[in-house]
Amino acid sequence: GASDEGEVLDMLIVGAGFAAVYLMHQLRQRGFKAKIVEAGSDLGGIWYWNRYPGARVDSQYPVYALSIPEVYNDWTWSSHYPDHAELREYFQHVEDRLHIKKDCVFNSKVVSAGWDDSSCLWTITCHTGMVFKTKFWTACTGFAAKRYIPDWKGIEDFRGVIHHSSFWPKEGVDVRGKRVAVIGTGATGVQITQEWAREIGEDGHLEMWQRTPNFACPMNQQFLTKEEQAKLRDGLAARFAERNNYYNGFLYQWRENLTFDDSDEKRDEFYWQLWKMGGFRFLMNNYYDMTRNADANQIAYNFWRDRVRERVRDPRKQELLAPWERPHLFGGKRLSLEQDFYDHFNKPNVDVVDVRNNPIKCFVSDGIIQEDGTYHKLDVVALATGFDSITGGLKDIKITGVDGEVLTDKWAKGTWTYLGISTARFPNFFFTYGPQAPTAFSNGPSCIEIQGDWITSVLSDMRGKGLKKIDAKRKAEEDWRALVFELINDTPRGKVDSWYNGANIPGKPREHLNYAGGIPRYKKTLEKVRQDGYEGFVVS
Ligand code: NA7
Repeated sequence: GASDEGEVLDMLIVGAGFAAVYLMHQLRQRGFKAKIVEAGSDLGGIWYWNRYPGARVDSQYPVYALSIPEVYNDWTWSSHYPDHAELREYFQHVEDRLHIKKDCVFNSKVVSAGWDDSSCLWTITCHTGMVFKTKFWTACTGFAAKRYIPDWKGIEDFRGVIHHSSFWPKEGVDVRGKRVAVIGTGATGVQITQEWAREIGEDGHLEMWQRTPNFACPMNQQFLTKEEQAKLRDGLAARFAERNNYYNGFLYQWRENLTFDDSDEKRDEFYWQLWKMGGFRFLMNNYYDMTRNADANQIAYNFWRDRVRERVRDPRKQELLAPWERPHLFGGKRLSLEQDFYDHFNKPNVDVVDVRNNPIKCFVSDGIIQEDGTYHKLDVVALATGFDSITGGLKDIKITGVDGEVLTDKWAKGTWTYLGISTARFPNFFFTYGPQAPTAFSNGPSCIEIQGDWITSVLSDMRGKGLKKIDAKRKAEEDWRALVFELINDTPRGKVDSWYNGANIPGKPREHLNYAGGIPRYKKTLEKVRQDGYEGFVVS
């Protein structure tokens, strides 16, 4: 095995995506002994699993990357928004430069982690039976490690091809000329639909099964040459650093002026400008009050609605995809970026099925039946039904802390963390891109690098002082939870049901799972806690 008998690690990292690679790199530089355990068979994290048709990152070049010079100095992207295959190539490049894999154990799912207070060590066990002893461990499991499939009646009877987006066959699925359905209209459903609408050809038939419309905005994809990127390279270090000055960790921020300060004409001009630049700008670069004032939000919605309705000719499809009445606050749910997604609905063989008013009753061997009895004959189904997000991956591991307390019990009615990185009575255990951190409200690499730096500092500081145990105080996590709830109160994301707040999973506690204070404030808070001698923790 990778862990020699009796060998004690400084850090065991679970998962092998961006967060794990970054943390491993930082720890190695300080001389710590760390290993990565990963369920998949390669680096990449979510990009190892995300092979569904059309999978593409929605964070614009250059911020969705590691700020490690050895990695970015000789890497070039093909476009502003690269696809999943390119992200896997990127991780191959990361491996070529950083040699992460020599400390990785693949094809191993961590099933349990137990703390021993007398030795101050964790015992981490994999499904293979492999066991690690480690002083610290970090779950770099991200927010989408646990897929969600509704328990529809008869789903196991379906004889066609059916896959969840996160478990797509490596060899792909041939849909040319087939009858296909995409269930779900989150970021994933929009991307699959856009791609399949092309792939099915003229003889195929595609149905997008929609419960809630996605307020998708134009991506404005741009291709980049090697020469263009060579010119930009000198500026990259500064741009990576700059990510930390922006609320979302992207390089765009809301405008300080307000929606109704501008005349209708001027506002329209500004909206068009954002629209044409594309990306998340219409959400993140908009007037300050767009996400804070319901009337301002309505005006933005109207602009979005009118742009979509201009593109979709059929009135029924139009009303489903971009309803005249705003169904919920703009920006409340995660919006997607699209290229020709809406245009495809002008084809006679691309349709949208309304499962809000007419839900799925059951699957049968060759299709799906809706509540009112409508039968849809299908060859292929893509389940874009999302994830038990943010907490699901952590709860999948049986984590036992002080006095035998189990994390799933502690979090049964809600989630308590300190700083979105630790939880009381589970000493020397950290998590990145998880609950009550900027996670889903941020550009992934921005968030995980801040967390990775901080965790590395904790280990260094403790080593320097000969300390063995760090544990968050209950009071500190009570206060953190209250702050997380307070910060999101006035924003659409705090008001609309979604996976941001657990509402997508039946029975899951509905609570705010992301820190809405923004990247700069989060970073400052972590730094201050460190400067103040780890306030809110007991270090011994
Ligand atoms: P999401 O955003 O959770 O989307 C899941 C979709 O599946 C969403 O449209 C749901 O409708 C739909 N859904 C879930 N259950 C049902 C049932 N029972 N019937 C009909 N439709 C259903 O997951 P994604 O994979 O798209 O995205 C996850 C994140 O990964 C994404 O935001 C990126 O940050 C990366 P609903 O909206 O709840 O009405």
